[in-house]
Amino acid sequence: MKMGFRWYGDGNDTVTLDHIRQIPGVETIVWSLHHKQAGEAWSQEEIDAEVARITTIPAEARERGVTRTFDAEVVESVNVHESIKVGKRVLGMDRDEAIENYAATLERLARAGVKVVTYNFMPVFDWLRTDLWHPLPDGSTALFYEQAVVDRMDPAKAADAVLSGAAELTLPGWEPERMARLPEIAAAYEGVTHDDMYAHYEYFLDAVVPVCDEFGISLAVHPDDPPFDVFGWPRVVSTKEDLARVLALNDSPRHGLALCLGSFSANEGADAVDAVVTFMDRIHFSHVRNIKHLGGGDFTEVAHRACEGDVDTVGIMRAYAEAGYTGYLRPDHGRHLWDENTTHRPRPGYGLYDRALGIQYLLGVWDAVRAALPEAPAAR
Ligand code: DNO
Ligand code: MN
Repeated sequence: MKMGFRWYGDGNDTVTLDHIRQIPGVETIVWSLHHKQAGEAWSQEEIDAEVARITTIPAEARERGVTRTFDAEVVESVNVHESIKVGKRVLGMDRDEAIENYAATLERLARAGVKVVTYNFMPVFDWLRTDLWHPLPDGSTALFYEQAVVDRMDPAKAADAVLSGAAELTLPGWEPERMARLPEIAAAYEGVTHDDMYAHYEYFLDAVVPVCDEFGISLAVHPDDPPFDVFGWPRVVSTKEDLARVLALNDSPRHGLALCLGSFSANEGADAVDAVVTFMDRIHFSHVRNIKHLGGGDFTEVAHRACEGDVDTVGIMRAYAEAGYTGYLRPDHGRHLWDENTTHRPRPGYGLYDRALGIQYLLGVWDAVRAALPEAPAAR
């Protein structure tokens, strides 16, 4: 297993590479070119520059004796253009053009040494929460989802609020440029069924998976978050059955999962450990985090420790250890702690402290369960 940490890039994240360097166990920086729009091809120059930024120790740090390096083997995400998901021209782009750009990006990332590219296949928006700074009993704050708020929410009105500056919405996919075109995107989804989405997904995979096979890079789909339809748009990567159906769309091992156990577990009764065991040979990357169900589909994110919530993070790490998992893994969202609630605000869910604590917990469990295996492998 290789431990990763998601980083939004210089000047685009309150967390720095120097901070991450001091978290024991992190080997891989999970990165992206966040200024790129879905559908745009990434240039080799921009990719190489970002990889160099991540993998090179700045001279100033070297002079202080810093020797610890990272690799840049995981990208999260290269976003899929809406035309690919709806299977027709939208936002001024045909799906074949978007697919061509996606394939070119994959080839260039492979040339730069990237091994895994994460993406999602959610209609319109990425992950959704109704409160980004929900107070927890310990005084920290966390991401929070309340179904009644979503039921009351009209995305068109939310778009107006974002555009007028009245909304404090910093969710991915809710950027003003995108919200301005929401009516066009929503219209493109009219009549698109779950089955249509799978058919469009297969068309996409047929085109890009051969590129992955040729250049030695893997695609890893992140489950829907939350794992059920929102605003009436069809989500197709939500449940265990969905994951099996998605994987069956293309048999190449290069088509696999970024199995986010926090997202997957938001459906009450979803068995995260069973998902790990079932899909093990197609898991390239995994997000391990904890949530607590509050009934009626509501949930709050909590600390990574198993007993803090409803996700069996110990069972998950044990399942990975028993299978000899060699893929990438990262903590996912964390709570916002200490001065993250007062003097500075990180990106919601992506502060430094709780993710660092989460990593130490996950690695502690990992080391313990591995040491208890019948043939204890060397620590790593
Ligand atoms: C949430 C993340 C997701 C994920 C994308 C993958 O924090 O896990 O935003 O990066 O859905 O494309
Ligand atoms: Mn995730």
